[in-house]
Parts: sequence; structure tokens; C-alpha cells
Amino acid sequence: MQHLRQPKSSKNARGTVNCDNTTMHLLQANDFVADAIRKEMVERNILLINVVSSAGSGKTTLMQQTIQRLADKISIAVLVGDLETERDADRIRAVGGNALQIVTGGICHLEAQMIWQAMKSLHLDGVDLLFVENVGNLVCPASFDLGEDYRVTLIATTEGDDKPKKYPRMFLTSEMMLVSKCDLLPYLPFSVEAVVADARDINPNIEVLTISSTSGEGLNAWCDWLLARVEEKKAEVAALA
Ligand SMILES: Nc1nc2c(ncn2[C@@H]2O[C@H](COP(=O)(O)OP(=O)(O)O)[C@@H](O)[C@H]2O)c(=O)[nH]1
Ligand SMILES: [Mg+2]
Repeated sequence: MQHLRQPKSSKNARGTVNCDNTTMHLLQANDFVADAIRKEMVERNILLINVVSSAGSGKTTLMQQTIQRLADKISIAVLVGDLETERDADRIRAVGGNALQIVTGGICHLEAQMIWQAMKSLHLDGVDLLFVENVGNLVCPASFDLGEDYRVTLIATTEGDDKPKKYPRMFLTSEMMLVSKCDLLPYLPFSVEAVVADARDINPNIEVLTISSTSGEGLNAWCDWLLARVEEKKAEVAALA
């Protein structure tokens, strides 16, 4: 089942090895807490999705749109990580979302321990879907399993279509790639075909949706995907009982 699969940190990008050094021990400790989160999410019957991307790709805007579109169908909570400020949590609360900000104080990614602590301060009773909006970059967050069921990577049309091959681990460890800001495609030298081909060369199983939080394109498909995953998780949890 999805939530019992191998930790993300055990997946290597092609042509790399894990060295038994300090970083490796840190990741092992992280995976230990990530497993505890996974178990808690099963007990609470909550789907956990880790949303990652470069800074400014449209994660918070997508969280806002998703909460508004699914408000009458499922209960969503958001943990959002940034180096400083509570701005993103404020934006999510402004559209009626249940959000808590994790201020990392300079750390470039979220770790499972941070999620574990923050979860205890978030009202999770009755929540169906917990989003983690990770700190914006395609590097460090790739290595830290947060106990998520799914990892979703946004790649904005404004970033250039060469990113999957440059930051392979993020695409290797993601189940879904959202090509965001597709409303800007007419103005940019960005090939959706090329970015999908590169991402699938790294991870043949990665699902892809092209979306725009501005025009609304692709958001119905995104919301349908989320609802299907929530239902799937509930069925898996029910089968365990
Ligand atoms: N044109 C366009 N702009 C977008 C879209 N989604 C977000 N933005 C803008 O991109 C900027 C960064 O968005 P934000 O959601 O804060 O990105 P985050 O840093 O990944 O959370 C903001 O100015 C948004 O208004 C989109 O689909 N199309
Ligand atoms: Mg944000």
C-alpha cells in the first residue's frame, strides 16, 4: 500500500550512491520519525501530501484554490514551511483554510521532526487531507521523507523546462508533477512535451497535470485526483481494521 512503501531517502538518483556519513545518519533519524507520522496518519485516516517546488512556482496559490474548490467535499489542513514569516499561513487562512506556519529559521527544507511537532498544534480531528507546503527549492526537500502518501512537485513554466534533469531526485521521488502557470505558455519558451519527457526519463511512473491557478485550467483534474486519493486511502485504512 502507498503509505507503507519504502522511505524516500532510500531512492537514489541514477549514477549516485549514498555515503555512510553524518548526513546519512540524519536521514535515518528522519525516516524513523517519518514512519511514526505515517502510522499516525493511518490511525487518523488522513491523506498526507507533501507539496514541493522552487520558490514562487505557485504552491500557496494552489493551496488557496484547492481549499476553496473542495471546501464542501473534504476537510483540508495545511502545514506550511518557510525560513521566515507567517505570510503563507495567513494567505491560506484568508480563504478559510486551517493552516499553521513552520518557521525553519534558515533551514532550507522541512524535516519529519518538524512535522511531528507541528501536527500536535494543528486541529486534525475530522481532517481528510493534510497538505505540507515545503520550503521552496528543488534540492534539500527531496531528501527528507515527511511520512507523506504522495509527493507532488510543481514546475512553473517561468522556471524553464530543463529542471527535471538538473534536479532529478525531486522528480524521482514524486508521484505527481504539476506543470504550473500554464496560462503563461504563449509568452514563454517552455515545452510541456520536453519537460514531461525528461521527468519520465527519470521516473517513468510520474503522473502529470498541466494547471493554472489563474485561469483555472487543470484544476478540476487536480481536485478529482485528490478526491480519488483521499477515497483510496480511506478504503485502505478500512481494510486494515
Ligand atoms: N500567471 C500565473 N501566476 C501565478 C500562478 N500561480 C501563482 N502565480 C503567482 O506566482 C507568484 C508566486 O506564487 P506563490 O503561490 O506564492 O508561490 P510559492 O512560493 O510556490 O508558494 C505569485 O505572484 C502568484 O500570484 C498561475 O497559475 N499563473
Ligand atoms: Mg508559498
